Amino acid sequence: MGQQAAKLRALFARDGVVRIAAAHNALGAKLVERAGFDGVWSSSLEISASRAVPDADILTMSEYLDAAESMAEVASIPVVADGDTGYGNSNNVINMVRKYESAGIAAVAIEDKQFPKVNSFILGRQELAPVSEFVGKMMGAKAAQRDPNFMVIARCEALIAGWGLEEALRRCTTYIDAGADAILIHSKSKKPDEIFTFLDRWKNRAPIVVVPTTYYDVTAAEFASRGVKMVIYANHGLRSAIAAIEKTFAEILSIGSTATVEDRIAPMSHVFELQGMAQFQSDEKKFLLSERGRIRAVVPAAGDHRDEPSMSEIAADTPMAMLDIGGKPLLARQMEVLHQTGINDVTVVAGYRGDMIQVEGIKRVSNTRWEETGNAQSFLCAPTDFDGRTLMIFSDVIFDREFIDQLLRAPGDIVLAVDSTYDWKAPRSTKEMDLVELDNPPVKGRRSLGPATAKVQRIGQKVPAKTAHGEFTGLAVFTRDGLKAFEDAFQAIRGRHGNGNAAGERASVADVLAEVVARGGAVQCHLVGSGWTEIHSLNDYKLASSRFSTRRG
Ligand code: SPV
Ligand code: MG
Repeated sequence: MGQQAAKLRALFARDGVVRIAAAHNALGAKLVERAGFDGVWSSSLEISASRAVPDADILTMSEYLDAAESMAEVASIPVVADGDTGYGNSNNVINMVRKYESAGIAAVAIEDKQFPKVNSFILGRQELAPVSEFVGKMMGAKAAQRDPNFMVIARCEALIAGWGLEEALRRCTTYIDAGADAILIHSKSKKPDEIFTFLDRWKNRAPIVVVPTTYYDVTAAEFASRGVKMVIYANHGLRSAIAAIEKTFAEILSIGSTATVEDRIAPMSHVFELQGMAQFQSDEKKFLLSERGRIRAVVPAAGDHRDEPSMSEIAADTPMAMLDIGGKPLLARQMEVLHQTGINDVTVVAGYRGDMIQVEGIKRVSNTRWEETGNAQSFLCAPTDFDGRTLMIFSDVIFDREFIDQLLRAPGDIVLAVDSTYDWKAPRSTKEMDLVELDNPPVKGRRSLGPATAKVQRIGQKVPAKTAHGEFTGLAVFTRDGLKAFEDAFQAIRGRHGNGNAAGERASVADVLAEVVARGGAVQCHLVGSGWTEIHSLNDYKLASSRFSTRRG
């Protein structure tokens, strides 16, 4: 049964005063808890103010309950609900207690005014209920609760309504006799004297709760020394929010921008944190299964590109991933397309000028040995225990969405995107290309006929152009098994060269893929004709930049 009610009982049993603060929604309850209060006061004043209506039973019981329940859902400290007069007679109180208890509320306070009540600080109509009627409500409430720890607090408004101390003491004694667990003695006096006198006369007959909104100088320690059990700070969150919001809004309109308010308002990251975004994202990783399953991207971006002389002018000190293409880093362009295809888990392996690799939303890991290792080692610097598919993307490749979508639809444990349209007679750059020979290539004439997937027979820079069927684009997708086969093949290469030997360490992704094939593993190709480009030379760079500068984005 109600853990929260047990927690509140434990707080009451403990020495010293229990301090709770008001909220009107779940966010407020979180702020109360984070600040370190012992509990949350679900305040009728705050809840009705949040709906911009008077605190006068204008809202219904279900509306107050909704608000209190939303607080109990997010708070791990107990919620004490302001139950006004119980929203009617003893029958309404019975219904209310059942509902509040089921909603995980630890206690309700019910006041001895007539329904509909008006907030205690409003002058004029403060009508006390007959004692007998209120005693009936207390008895009904105590009979209705199921969890013995649930607390019913009798709130006495005799001082508020001007009936004086004797009436207050008489009523409170009767309410305790009727079964109430504690007394909330309310006062609107600016001085604490009437509360202090009440406390002296009360002599700890039952726990006392106070709401020092008007007599605010009294410290919690002083209340404790006078025998108060719980202090309610009933409206201070609401009032600070109103003051802060009014100031911010006025300033935005007078200054003409939000520049001057930015520093004193909560950053968006704080809002996200309060909303539980971190949990949401980790849940999404575990449970948001798409038809394609879980997919992450890994971008090995550790190497430099100082081997290409034509790039030295524009990109000597920049990792390829951060090369500006039409106003955005190449990596940001890659991320845009990945996001469009629904891939948001992106790990970038940094090395050369690694600290420069900064694009929002990436996980950056390092290949600290980037100078002695090849891109196969960089690729495997990303965690290899991922249980979905891994899309590997070289850091110097730009591609479009359809290209990725098609690649991800192709079956196989390791599938490479291979361009079959390369014109061997007109080499594009000085770079040695990773060429691919297939074992069942499509029939090629002016057009090619055949399946869009085929098995790799040979891959690497040593495949002669005249027998090659295509060029490896630098994009490949691995299942978990495919990634394991890749790791094993890399280990085999290193073992052959002697572990730690430079030749083994420098193995390229294509070298390892060739090893997978040599070991009898299947490497599939998905053949593409367009939708990608590599940026290796200044010429490639100019072409890509012109594409992005003539189009939006
Ligand atoms: C509330 O917070 O709604 C209360 C306390 O009931 S008071 O506003 O002081 O009446
Ligand atoms: Mg109230």
